[in-house]
Amino acid sequence: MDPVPVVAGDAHRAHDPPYEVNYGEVVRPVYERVERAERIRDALAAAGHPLVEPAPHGIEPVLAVHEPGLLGFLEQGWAAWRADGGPEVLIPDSFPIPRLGRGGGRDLGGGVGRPGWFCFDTATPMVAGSFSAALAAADAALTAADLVAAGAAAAYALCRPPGHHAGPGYYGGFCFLNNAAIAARSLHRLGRVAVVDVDFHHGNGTQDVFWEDPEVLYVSLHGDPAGHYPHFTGAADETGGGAGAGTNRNLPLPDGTGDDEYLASLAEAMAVVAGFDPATLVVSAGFDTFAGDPIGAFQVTTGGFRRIGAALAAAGRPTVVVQEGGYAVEALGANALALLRGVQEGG
Ligand code: SP5
Ligand code: ZN
Repeated sequence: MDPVPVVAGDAHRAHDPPYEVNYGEVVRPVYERVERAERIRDALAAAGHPLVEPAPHGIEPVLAVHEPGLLGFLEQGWAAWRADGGPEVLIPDSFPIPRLGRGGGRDLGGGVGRPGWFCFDTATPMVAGSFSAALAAADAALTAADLVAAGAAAAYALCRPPGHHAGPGYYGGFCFLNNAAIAARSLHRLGRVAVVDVDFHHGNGTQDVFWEDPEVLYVSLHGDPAGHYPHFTGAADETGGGAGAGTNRNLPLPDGTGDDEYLASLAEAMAVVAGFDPATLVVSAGFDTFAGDPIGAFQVTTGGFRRIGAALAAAGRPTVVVQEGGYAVEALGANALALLRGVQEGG
């Protein structure tokens, strides 16, 4: 396979929040930082991968996944929060959880109380430039999908901020728009799509988007949600609903999972993909399964990412690889390079 083209731009730099809140503690600097994308782009460019600028696709392909209410909030919510006296970093304070009671729970339409209607955690700070960066990440995923639709065997979208935790009407988990889901909906013009999620975390947003969709398979390998973010989704008994019953598969794995155990589970996932017989594949690629990751709890090595790439490409489907998490910044370049090497070898 030819060197995988890399879709990457500079617009992500506008999303540069100074801190986040993880389990009640202020974390500074944030895990999901500008340097992540710079490291990956530099390493891939130096290794000879062709760089492609993301092309603007407008809001329509984003609306194929997300509700207009969420997009309106992402576009205007930060300014409204500031106008109501909120600080430069928007982090919600109150969440309308279902058990809050009868009569409770409505979109307030404005004010400092509103963000909890759309955001489900405290770890996803929004700043003035977050929405423009998120739109550019979606454009990167859509541009990679276009390359594959035009005949490329594979394309890689260097999306930042990431996407797989964002659902139809909500954001969180460092994610604002679900880049992989947006790419998958775009690729559906070619037939059924399989999304394989190899980020350390369960992609609750992607699962939710495609829960009742029989045309898109979602398969995820991740740290057991009993002990890891996003906690409330990702169990093995979540298999889809309605017309999409059976087209969702979760493979939670124990802490300490290394290359061999991971590859064995991935083989199981790829057997499900083969049974679904998709026209194309979308990979939600996180490097937070890496042994040195500060958030993840697996022991995958750089060599392991090469094997993962080869196993994904062995499906023999045109493939869009979408960047998700991965926070061991000094290893991100080598890990992304290894994954794409594997994709090229296995395809
Ligand atoms: C895209 C993605 O990877 N999102 C992950 C969001 C995780 N948010 C919670 C982070 C909690 C960090 N806890 C650190 C514990 C270190 N031992
Ligand atoms: Zn992750």
